[in-house]
Amino acid sequence: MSKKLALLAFAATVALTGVSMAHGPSSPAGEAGHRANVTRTVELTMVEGEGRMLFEPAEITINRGDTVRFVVKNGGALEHEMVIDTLEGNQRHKAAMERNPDMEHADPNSVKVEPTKTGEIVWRFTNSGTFEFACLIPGHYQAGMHGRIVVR
Ligand SMILES: [Cu+2]
Repeated sequence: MSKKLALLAFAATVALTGVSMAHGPSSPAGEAGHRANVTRTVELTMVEGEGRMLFEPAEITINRGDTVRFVVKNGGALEHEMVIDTLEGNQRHKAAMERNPDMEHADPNSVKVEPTKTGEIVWRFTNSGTFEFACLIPGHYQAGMHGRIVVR
């Protein structure tokens, strides 16, 4: 491959990964859930104040096999998102978003929520372990926007 072609291929790869962090049908954190199978609803609020950005509550305990409907209210003045993944997955995704802040997601493990609005994720937890929900918009994780999901 010529240098120019290699560069083009690289640019295309970057463009593709910038469109979506595809997680495929499932991840160690679980899989897209079906609304008809919801066994539990968890309400969360995104909160801003005094230089902090938080999810309330910041820790959730789930039973393995549960299909959870997360109802996330944005109580702040900025756009936020909620992404459910492994701790490592969120760190990789966060680094990708720092390189490409405008990246859009259309993945079943995430939702973007405008101020005063409410968003939803329906997710089935297929494995026990400790997972994470986080806002990966640059700077928000560091301001406190992350929490733990313990699946037992
Ligand atoms: Cu945020």
